Amino acid sequence: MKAFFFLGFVAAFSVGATVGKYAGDKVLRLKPENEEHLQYIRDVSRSAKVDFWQPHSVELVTTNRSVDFRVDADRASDIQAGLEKIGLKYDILIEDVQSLMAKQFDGNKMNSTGYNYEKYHRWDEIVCWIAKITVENPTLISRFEIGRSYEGRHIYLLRVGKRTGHVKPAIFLDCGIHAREWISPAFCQWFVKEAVRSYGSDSAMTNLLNKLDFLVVPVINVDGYVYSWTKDRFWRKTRSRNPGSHCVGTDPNRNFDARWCSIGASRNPCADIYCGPRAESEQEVKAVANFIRNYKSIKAYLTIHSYSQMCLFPYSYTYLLTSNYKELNIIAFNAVEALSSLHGTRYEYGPASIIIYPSAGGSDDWAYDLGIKYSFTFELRDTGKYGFLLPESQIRPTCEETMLAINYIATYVLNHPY
Ligand code: 0X9
Ligand code: ZN
Ligand code: ZN
Repeated sequence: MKAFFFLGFVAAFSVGATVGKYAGDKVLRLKPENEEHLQYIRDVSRSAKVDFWQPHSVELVTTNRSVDFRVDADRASDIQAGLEKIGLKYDILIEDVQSLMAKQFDGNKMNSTGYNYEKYHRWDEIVCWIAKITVENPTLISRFEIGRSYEGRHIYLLRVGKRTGHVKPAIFLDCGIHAREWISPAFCQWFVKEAVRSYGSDSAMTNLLNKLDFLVVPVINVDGYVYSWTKDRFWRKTRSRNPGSHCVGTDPNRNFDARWCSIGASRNPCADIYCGPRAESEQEVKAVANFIRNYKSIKAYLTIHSYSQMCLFPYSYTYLLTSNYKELNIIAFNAVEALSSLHGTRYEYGPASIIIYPSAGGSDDWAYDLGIKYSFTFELRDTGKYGFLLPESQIRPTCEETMLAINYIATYVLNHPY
């Protein structure tokens, strides 16, 4: 018995503290200013294990934007020395990735019996939540299975809105395209919870739910999400096998049929922005695209990512502006105003090609070109202090402020029928 407790203690200690996959790993923010700096970043990413957090691949690195990447513990000091030698300015965003991994789980421990929306949840818990909230709200929520993931998991969609018996205009809202962006599925769950909680008491939400339906996919990339919980916290892509390569997965947000793989995407299966063998090669992407194509009354497409605090709209695949650029810009401005009114969180907004980087195959551009003229990508908190390891204590403020932006857009869409 004594030995058992002792071993248990050693195991718990080593997982939580010193030993671990990411022990001593650092996240650096680089500010490349010239071609020599860019070349250094290219060389480093070839020679060392470098995980690009923002942007997501060396191909997207340019001089006018900063670069956040995670470096292995044993290479960190070499890389830092190299940066200093060529005068490439950098900050250390995260000193020790492993020690932050525990801190992300700092959410409130609730003693009530309900679902805790201020924690990150594993996929099996989210599956249970989807079933339960559907059964508990039969007049407001219907559950659909829109397809299966590569590994055979269900991809669920919740239609949230007052049942009327006829087809209503709809707003599509998806989360969890990218596996490691955990605040995203947390937001979709928060949104559904808030919708049913405030129906009948909050007049604005009641009006929205009476007149339109929200089509919410809490997690699109379910295999990747599971993998980010079980094997690699910083996994981004799907988990499909790539014939002829030892590297797994495709970036679902490079796999939509929008000038597929023409810019800001990679043909290399090992890249985090791999576009896949062809557009809609990923079952998860195909499921979402088929659903949206067949559901004729979708008036807005909203997709939730993290991090960097941005409200983006098309195009990403070109620097050209959309025909309704002015309208989209005003909507984004007002959405960001509403969001910041709560806690003062500052967001950038504009066409994604200009504000973040050009890239093809994204869901927002695809939905826009299908005719859904209100199409927005949100990059939620933060701006890099925690990055993908956003602590659970920030779930509530992040979701509360994001609700204001989403509700603003939904109200706008309701008032501007087309
Ligand atoms: O690169 C992406 O897919 C998104 N950023 S993230 O950090 N969450 O990976 C931005 C998507 C913007 N829209 C398109 N690229 N179409
Ligand atoms: Zn369960
Ligand atoms: Zn993302």
